[in-house]
Amino acid sequence: MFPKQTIRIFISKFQDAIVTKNFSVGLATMFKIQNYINGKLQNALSGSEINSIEPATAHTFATIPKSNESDVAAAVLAAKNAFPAWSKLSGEQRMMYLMKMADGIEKRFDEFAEAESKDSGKPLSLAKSVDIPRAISNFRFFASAAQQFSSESHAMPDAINFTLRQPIGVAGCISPWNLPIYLFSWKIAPALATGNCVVAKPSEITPFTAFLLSQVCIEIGLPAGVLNIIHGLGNEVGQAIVEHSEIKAISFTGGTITGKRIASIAAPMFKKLSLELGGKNPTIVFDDCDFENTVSNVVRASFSNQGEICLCGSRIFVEESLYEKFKTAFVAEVQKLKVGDPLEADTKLGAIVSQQHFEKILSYIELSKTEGGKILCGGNALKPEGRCANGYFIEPTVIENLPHTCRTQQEEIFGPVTVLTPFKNESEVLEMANSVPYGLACSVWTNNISKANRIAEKIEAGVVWINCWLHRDLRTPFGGIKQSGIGREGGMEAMRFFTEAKNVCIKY
Ligand code: TXE
Repeated sequence: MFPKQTIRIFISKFQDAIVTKNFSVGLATMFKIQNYINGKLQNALSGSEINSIEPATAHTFATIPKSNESDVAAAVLAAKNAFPAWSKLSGEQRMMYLMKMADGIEKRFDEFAEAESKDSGKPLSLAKSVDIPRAISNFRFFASAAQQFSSESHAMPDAINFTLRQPIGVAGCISPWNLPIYLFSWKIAPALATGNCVVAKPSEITPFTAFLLSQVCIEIGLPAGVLNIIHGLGNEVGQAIVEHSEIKAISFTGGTITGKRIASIAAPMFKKLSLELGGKNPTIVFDDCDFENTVSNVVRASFSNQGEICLCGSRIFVEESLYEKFKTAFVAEVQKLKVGDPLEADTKLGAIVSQQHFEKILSYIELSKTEGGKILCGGNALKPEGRCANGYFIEPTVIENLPHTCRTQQEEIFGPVTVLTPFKNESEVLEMANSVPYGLACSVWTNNISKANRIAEKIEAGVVWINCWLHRDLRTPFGGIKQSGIGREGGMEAMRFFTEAKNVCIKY
């Protein structure tokens, strides 16, 4: 059962909601999340629903529509109808709408942050400092990009070529549960900025902030059908989006297995595809690093958002000469991290997003023991006292003594688990770092800039940070190689992804 105060906060917020009803089930109050199709909030056409669970308490607190291909078809029709007018707006007019969406989120900042934390289990402080500010920035960034987007021209002695960058039509955006509104907005904003209409699906595990966004769209008067948000399961709604012949581009972030499945459907249909998938990122620490700064940032890189960020460093390679000193300091810092109620201000790690994911992470910790791993700290599920006693919490876990080829070091765990491994020299660490099927991100810690550049050049990753981690400039290309995906998001890369280039040649 919810503490009364929490119920009151949410009831008062949702009394203001535009069409939302809240209703009672037994002693708990449930919130009804709805689809946003053609400018209106509505239930799934079938009337079916799925429960939404708060991972910090294991309580069901909301229902979402269990939509299917009929809801997707209705959304695609609405998007198609909205496309001619939306695509003909000037960049400045589209900018105004995206700015209003950013302002609309900002006006309800606390509500968005509370919903994100409740839905995903992440600390409220993190939702307030990272997720919601970043969603606002995404809309503002691509609002300004809508005005500034331009294309090339190529002069010949007797002719001029110019490139038209035209919107694709209806774009499909499918996002995961780890950074719900942050990643949802990262896809939707450039798709809309370039003149496309969108059918979007948030993760069924974290639907709440996408629902709040649909309310914001209604509040700011976004034209009907320009953005449609459909809730439901991946293999029903997600797959229907990928399979729909009128959806010409798919932007997806999620697991590698899902990415493969999406590619196998979309590629023969010749859809544009952007896939941001998993990672098993190396953190490389040399003995000439700025020690204290490195330790505290490597802790952050390993355990932010419970380790549920595709960019988290889950394999830490430390130069042999620094290994023991680093290990002692690192484990001491990790043991200071407070795990518990996401609403408490000093909580650093909240709940794991779902029971299924919680069990998956624990199974990898057990696997690491069978592979010879020594647990240096953590390694267990945790039961906080009070309202979170039934939630899905895991201690931040540091393991050593594992070969770089074992499953624990090769497979994506996506939780608060990291492995320490010593290395002798640059070539050895590069071989170990590049030995995984993934290639998303890497961080390098050294004061020798030449060494850092050599690693940056040879590492198999789409993103390299030197003496920092998750330091993002929204203009930079973002994405991975190998099984971490194809295509790039971010800045003008995203604007180009959501447009078709058409060359026009005029002979003088
Ligand atoms: O993701 P899924 P899951 C990794 C992480 C995690 C694993 C699986 O290792 O343990 O992926 O997580 C929708 N057609 N990442 O199962 O299923 C789904 O509804 C179309 C890394 O939760 O990939 C959701 O909206 N869509 C990652 C979205 O895909 C489908 C973040 C992602 O869910 C679909 C999350 C289908 N057939 C997990 N099946 C990252 N790169 O940041 C599911 N979906």
